[in-house]
Amino acid sequence: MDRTVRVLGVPMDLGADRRGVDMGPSAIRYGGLADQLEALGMACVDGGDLAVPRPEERDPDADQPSGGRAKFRRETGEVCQDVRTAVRATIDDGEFPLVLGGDHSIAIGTVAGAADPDESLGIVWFDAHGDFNTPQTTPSGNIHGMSLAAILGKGSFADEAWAHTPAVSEENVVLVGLRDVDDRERDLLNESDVTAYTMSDIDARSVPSVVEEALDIATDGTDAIHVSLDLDWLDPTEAPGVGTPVRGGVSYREAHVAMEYVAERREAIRSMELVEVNPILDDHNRTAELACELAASAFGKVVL
Ligand code: Z70
Ligand code: MN
Ligand code: MN
Ligand code: MN
Repeated sequence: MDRTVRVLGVPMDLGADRRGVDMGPSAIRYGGLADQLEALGMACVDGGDLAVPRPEERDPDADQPSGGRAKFRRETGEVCQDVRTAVRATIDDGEFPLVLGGDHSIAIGTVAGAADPDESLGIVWFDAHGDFNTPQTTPSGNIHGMSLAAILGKGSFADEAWAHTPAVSEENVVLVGLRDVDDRERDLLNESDVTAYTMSDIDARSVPSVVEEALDIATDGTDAIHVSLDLDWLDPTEAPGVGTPVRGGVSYREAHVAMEYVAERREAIRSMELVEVNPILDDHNRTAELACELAASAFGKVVL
């Protein structure tokens, strides 16, 4: 990677129930992110954290969409527009935005900023969850479980200019590692043109084969891709410090090999984010440190 990496922290926890992901950006920095990237010979600048309102000062149910629920919809929209502005400015300056969450709702802003309206953007989304609910299907009202659907304009997000990013087409969106999907979310995913690889696919085919195919789909005919890494993609034995741990995820080695395949396509990658690190639930910051290591692998770290 010859672009300077600009780190953008988004201490967001309005989109999730478990408190603590707002401390993710600090934990990841403390985990040695800049040192790891500089050890690769990369230039790394820290753009600081964006301002995010505290949930205690706001009403989650203000300004709800008709026939649905999306808690803190208005605040999430405001934060995501700030994320979009920061990500776009970073790219316009010729730098690479590395966004640190925060809950996964921030991806709506990252993708909006990464997507040039005149181009097409593919997405590879590593996650235990589909993040494919809408305000109409959500069991929780939490926007982090809706962010990918929002980007694609599903449900009432079709009317939300801050959420829907038309430069992303479903044919170039790939989910990797699914093992926890809600019933109506499953229907939406199956009806869509998004490609979804479950943990069963990984068991049957191995991580390299699945991830290589995912990258082929995301890069097929697109101008660039975005990589979204939810740390709950990993098994909780490796990544205990996440908002919603789900057993049966990828191992430490599988996660690294996946990021090594990502690194092979790094010229196509325009932006990346590390989300859902929850230091309150972590074991001596190991999930945040792992997030730093995985970023280094994605940027091309090799042993020899
Ligand atoms: C459930 C929901 C979820 C995390 C997404 C869970 C969502 N499907 N949890 N990411 N960490 O509430 O929509
Ligand atoms: Mn209320
Ligand atoms: Mn997620
Ligand atoms: Mn998840």
